[in-house]
Amino acid sequence: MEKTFLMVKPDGVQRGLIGEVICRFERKGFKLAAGKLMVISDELAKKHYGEHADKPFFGELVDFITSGPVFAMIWEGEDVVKTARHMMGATKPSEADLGTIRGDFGLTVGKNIIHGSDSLESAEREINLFFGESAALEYKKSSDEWVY
Ligand code: 3AN
Repeated sequence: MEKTFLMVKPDGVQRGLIGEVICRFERKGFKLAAGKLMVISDELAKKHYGEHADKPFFGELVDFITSGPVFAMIWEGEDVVKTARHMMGATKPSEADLGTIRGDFGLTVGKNIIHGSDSLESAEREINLFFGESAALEYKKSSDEWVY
């Protein structure tokens, strides 16, 4: 089954939104396969945001994501990568639809509550970066048969 990497960023953790984020993905019907509260090292942050290395906001981005605990997760389900991006909303909270996580809780483009992989390739890369290859827990959920 398809997997994605999602992370409640330091602003989301400080604002007490871990539960809210988990709740939305659980209610949607996706399955939590791994989760951990952690502080990201400078090295991991630079690898994770490598594609933005030449952007003017790169330093700010790395400083922010390493500034406090994040809650990193692996979620599983059909089309979860694309659907999670819809549930997160646009990068700029001012452009994110109401009903999305960023539309409902985000205020600025830097502090926009949640990160989610934007493709199958980045999902695989980010899951490996944060959890390693064998971190996703395989288990049966009694609701599985009602969802798929
Ligand atoms: P997304 O998280 O929606 O995939 P990306 O990949 O374009 O967005 O950007 C990664 C992160 O960089 C965003 N989550 C956002 O916090 C930050 N970011 C993007 N654009 C800016 C900007 N102009 N100024 C500051 N931070 C930015």
